Amino acid sequence: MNLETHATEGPHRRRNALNGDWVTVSPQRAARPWQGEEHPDVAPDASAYNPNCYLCPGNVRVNGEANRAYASPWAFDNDFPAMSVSQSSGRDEAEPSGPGAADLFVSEPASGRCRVLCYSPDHHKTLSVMTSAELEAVVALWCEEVRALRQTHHWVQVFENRGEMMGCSNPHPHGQIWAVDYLPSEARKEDAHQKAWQEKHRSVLLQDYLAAEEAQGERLVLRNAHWLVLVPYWAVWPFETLLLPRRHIDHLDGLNATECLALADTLQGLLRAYDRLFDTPCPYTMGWHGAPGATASAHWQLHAHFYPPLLRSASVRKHMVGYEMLSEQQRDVTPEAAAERLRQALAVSGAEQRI
Ligand code: H2U
Ligand code: ZN
Repeated sequence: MNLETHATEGPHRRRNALNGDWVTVSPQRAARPWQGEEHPDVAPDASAYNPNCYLCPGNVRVNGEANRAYASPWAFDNDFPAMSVSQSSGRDEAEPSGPGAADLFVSEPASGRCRVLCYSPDHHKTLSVMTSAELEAVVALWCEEVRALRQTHHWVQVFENRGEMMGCSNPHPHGQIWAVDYLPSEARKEDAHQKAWQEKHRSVLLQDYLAAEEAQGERLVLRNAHWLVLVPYWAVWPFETLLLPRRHIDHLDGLNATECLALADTLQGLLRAYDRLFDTPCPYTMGWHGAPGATASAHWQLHAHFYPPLLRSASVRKHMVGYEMLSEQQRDVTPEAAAERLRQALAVSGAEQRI
């Protein structure tokens, strides 16, 4: 199927039930010609060990510390953290003066802990080429880190930027965690919408959403006994997906052993489908959204977002500019057409599905 499918639909807007934002969908624009930027192919580094890599086992990092000679996934404190661990005094500014000044110049201290997660000792591996067993070890590290960090930090953001196109600084397979002592803007929106849903419907928003999507079927990408991947109805990025557990789980470390195993298979299927989509190691930003705080949440459902920027090929990406920056997010290819493309890519991806 090509990008023009579903082009018979006219322009419309869709509402994101999870964060309240709207997206404009313009299927007819998918046929437009492209003479803009094409991202040149970069030859992948095929060696398992790179003496100049600051994440390879045993190598010395920028701060002079040597990495452990790790053989399985390993995490360390980021040498260039975005937040300081202790509550700093924040911005030191003069007392604001003039009408409304106290509401115009508002700041607060930002503290937290930043971690770097090395997924594999092998420099050229990516999550998408790992075996399910190797992926299970990555899942176990995520769970272990979240379990520890959420005891002392309000919001634990596990994420990965893959590929130069997404600003990743090093091809060595790695992700990050920023665990912070406040609720960031996106988390605040998702929390408010999930809470409001529970008050109104007496149920969990993302569980109701999963059931509705499964009944409709057209946006599903992959499903098994424990997980479901779909292109959300309100997707902004062309091939954006949402990964959902079937059971109500508020935190990543609440997964049981079978769910972890099934998650490894699900990740492998999805990431291999992404790589097959344009026959290139697919760049993306992905991350987990678990409930804020250390206590149980009745309304928050654990989920992961995947945001690949690619639109038409390995070299043509979606740019969030113009109307998106000034008015509202917008997409051309419909979420339904994107889901069909991903299902086709998954079918030929060679992913192991044990569950
Ligand atoms: P990204 O490639 O996603 O930016 O992640 C790499 C992280 O590794 C980045 O946040 C950290 C950077 O601060 N880093 C170290 O902690 N030590 C180093 O020696 C180099 C980079
Ligand atoms: Zn390396």
